[in-house]
Amino acid sequence: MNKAYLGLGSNLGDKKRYLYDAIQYLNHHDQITIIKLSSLYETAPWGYTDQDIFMNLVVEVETSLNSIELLDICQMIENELGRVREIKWGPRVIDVDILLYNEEEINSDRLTVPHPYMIERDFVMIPLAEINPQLVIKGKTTKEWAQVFDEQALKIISNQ
Ligand code: A4P
Ligand code: MG
Repeated sequence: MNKAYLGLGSNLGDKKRYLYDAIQYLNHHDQITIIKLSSLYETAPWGYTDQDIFMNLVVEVETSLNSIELLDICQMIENELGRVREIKWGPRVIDVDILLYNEEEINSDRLTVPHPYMIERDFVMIPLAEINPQLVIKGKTTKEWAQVFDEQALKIISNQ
């Protein structure tokens, strides 16, 4: 079995609903088991800042899918939920990224793991540290990475 961490984000429409629906897709996939869900966070837009606030969370899964097959499922979920790609880092109903896949380093055309921007992003590192503070990424634990951010800036809106 493989262990992966997925980062989910939404900043258009009924954000909570899109995140919930994405989790349902993962939950119903027979080769994916959800192990842990972080709290849901309300976060300021990163990158392209002239857009609505995001809701983000991180999911720990076990899966018999390889990393590309898992990416296919993430993209299938984005397509099913009606995501249209327009602006890079711009508004989206749902974004499902692979943050970590086992302890693998992957650099292919379709996939870069660990996710290249994860350690710069409070909306990734704070929820990830919440569900697993002891993961080691580039020589530091998730807890240590998360400490550089202001946790108060990320409003937790639910722990369900
Ligand atoms: N790809 C490569 N590596 C990965 C990976 N680890 N996981 C490729 C998922 N996909 C990966 O992504 C473009 C291509 O990246 C895919 O075809 C896949 O083969 P995309 O999702 O189509 O494009 P994008 O999301 O617009 O760009 P990008 O660079 O993936 O953006 P991010 O990194 O997803 O960032 N602010 C807040 N507060 N919260 C957010 O969730 N999200 C973004 C988007 C920007 N600002 C945000 C948030
Ligand atoms: Mg993405």
